[in-house]
Amino acid sequence: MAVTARVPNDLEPYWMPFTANRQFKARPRLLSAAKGLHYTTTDGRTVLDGTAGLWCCNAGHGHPKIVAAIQAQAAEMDYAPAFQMGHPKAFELASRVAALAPGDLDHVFFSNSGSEAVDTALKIALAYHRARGEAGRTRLIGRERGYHGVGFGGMSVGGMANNRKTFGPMLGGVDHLPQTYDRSKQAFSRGEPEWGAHLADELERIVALHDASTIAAVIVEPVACSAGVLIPPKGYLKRLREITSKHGILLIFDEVITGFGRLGAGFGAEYFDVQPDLITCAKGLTSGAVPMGATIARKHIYDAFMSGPEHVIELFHGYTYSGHPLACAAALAALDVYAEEGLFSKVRELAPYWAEAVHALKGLPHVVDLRNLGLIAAIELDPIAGQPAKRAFDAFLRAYDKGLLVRTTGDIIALSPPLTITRATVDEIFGKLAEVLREMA
Ligand code: PXG
Repeated sequence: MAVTARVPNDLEPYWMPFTANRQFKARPRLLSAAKGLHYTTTDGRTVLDGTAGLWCCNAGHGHPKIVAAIQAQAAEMDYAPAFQMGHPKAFELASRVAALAPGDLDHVFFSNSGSEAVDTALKIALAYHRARGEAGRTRLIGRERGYHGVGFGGMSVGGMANNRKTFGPMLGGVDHLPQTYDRSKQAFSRGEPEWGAHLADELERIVALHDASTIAAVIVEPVACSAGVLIPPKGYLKRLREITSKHGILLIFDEVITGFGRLGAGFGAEYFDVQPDLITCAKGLTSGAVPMGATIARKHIYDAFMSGPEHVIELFHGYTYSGHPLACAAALAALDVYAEEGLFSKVRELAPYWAEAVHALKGLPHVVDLRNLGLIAAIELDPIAGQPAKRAFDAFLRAYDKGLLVRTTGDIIALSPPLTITRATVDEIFGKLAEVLREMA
């Protein structure tokens, strides 16, 4: 067999995730360092991070406290078995996360990503009903345009066609609520749109079709971010809570993005004043510094499992790296930084300024909608006829050339900077974006 020698900087072997591989490898964009609000590229340019990495580096990059915590933990203990053994930081972190989560969301199951946190939540929901003698509750309800990661569970309840269409029939017994965005009713809304709370009532239609006794859980993102920042209509999430409670259906908030300050609160549940039964989170939990996911369950859910003989494992689920020491150390440090630097309240203070800056783009070429909440924004562009997603991708490339990192999905530009951003950097982001949009006229 011929062995092809590979040079160390050959770009071919790395099959990149959610990336146009051939286009990227023809014109790579490589980052080599990060500090605070900025990346450095391999060719020595500085790039302002308008996306907190991928919505995750909430404390900014390379925060000295988080770096030191990871370094110390790596030297002290690299790994401890996650099954039938423990280590103190995992317990400490679970307590801290439970304290941050509202109400009696008191029990925390660790994983390594948002996708795993979601699959864990879906499995807990099914097992919970079974433990209570309602084993017939197996249906899972997601939402169109939802994103819950790429595991088979999260993909099945997710609602983005490109993420689903190539992977076969997925989980059975899944249904979807309608998505909540209608530009004709909501365009240029500031914060939560007035129109659309009634779309939660579609759950009643789904319940009438399948019968409540077959439905385990409804999962939604409080703000649907990956599909293009779809802000929930005023009152929508409360209505979803009322209907799920009425029918004994668990409500799961997927807070992989909305958790840890993105909206100016610990969780979206607190921001919207709606108590879900389960929360999934990841990303900002460690400020993106070490992979980690978590699923937070209300007391009655955990309690439902704690019966039977004490030596028997209550939930046959978990990961080798559940509660990994490095991730726990990073998360504990990140939570300290969020608290010590008052980052969640800083987001609340900055949000109106951010909203003004977002909506000042109105009237620029191709802008068909602007959306904002907390430190999240979307700029929706008119697609080029016959070439969907091209206009926003062009904007992404132009912004990158000007030293600004943004995200795009379809023809939507999404922004989610580190929570440590200042007014001056908000101005810089939107100044650069305005230039890009004018150039693309
Ligand atoms: N749920 C939600 C709500 C997410 O946003 C996941 C689950 C999956 O997390 P992992 O850690 O398995 O990737 C996510 C991830 C983007 C973008 O630019 C969004 C995510 C990931 C990467 C890019 O919209 N969200």
